[in-house]
Amino acid sequence: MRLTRHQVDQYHDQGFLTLEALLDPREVDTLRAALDRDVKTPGPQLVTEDGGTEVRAVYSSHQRQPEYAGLVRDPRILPAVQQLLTDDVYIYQFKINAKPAFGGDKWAWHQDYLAWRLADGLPAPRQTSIGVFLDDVTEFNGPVIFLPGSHRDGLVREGRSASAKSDQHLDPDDISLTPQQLATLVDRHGMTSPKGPAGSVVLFSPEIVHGSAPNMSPFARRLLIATYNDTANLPRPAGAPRPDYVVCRDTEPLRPLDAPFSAALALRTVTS
Ligand code: HL5
Ligand code: SIN
Ligand code: MN
Repeated sequence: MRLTRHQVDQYHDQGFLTLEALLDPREVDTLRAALDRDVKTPGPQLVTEDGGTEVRAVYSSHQRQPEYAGLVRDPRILPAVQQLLTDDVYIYQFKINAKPAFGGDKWAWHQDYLAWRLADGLPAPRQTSIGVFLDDVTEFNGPVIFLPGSHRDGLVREGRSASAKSDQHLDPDDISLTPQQLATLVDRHGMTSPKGPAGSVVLFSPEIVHGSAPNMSPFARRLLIATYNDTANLPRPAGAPRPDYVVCRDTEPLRPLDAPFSAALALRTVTS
């Protein structure tokens, strides 16, 4: 799939682009089933809600579940990312933020690229992330809020807070903007939150300011976020690199599948 000129311009101008209902409901079911399976694998890739047992996030599911390995190469998705970034891209980070019903916590206001520059020595903001809605996203279940155009201001904050939530991953709390910074930016850019049916996909810049509120609704808001990086922009960590489940080591350029991930999976089932 190729994006139109208008869509490309919109991504560069606003810092994000929504593709409504890109995946069909059966494909979403497949992805949810893969998530249900994946959260049963114990390990440091599972992050729980503060003081609770519910899953807040799980990293690197694409390394364990074929549905996700296929999805990041899907011909409706990868070519669009290549068009926005460059032909040779790989998955830098893959996570699913579960935001459970009745209690999924907030994600503080932040810019992703700051995390990756600080933690991994990532030279430039040469990434594009995709957010894949695994649930319908409404005003009620804690949608991501973007400050449109804020990616063009560069990094707003420099360092990270002294107290980190984890040694491995950074929580946006560790790099969150101050209320004053946010107020100034909102004054300039406003706020907007892409909403839509499960299966919608939002492409977004690593420099756009974003965050999301807690989920007090009875509806989960599972959001898959895969970040593609330019293979010419590999991380240069100052010390030991972070674990493979947070910062993927496989930097081979990805090539699009010939058919949607769901078709390739169906074929595997028939022939295996
Ligand atoms: N959790 C990510 C990391 O690389 C950083 C956050 O949304 C991206 C801020 O540790
Ligand atoms: C993030 O920025 O990684 C979290 C956004 C969200 O899941 O709401
Ligand atoms: Mn983020």
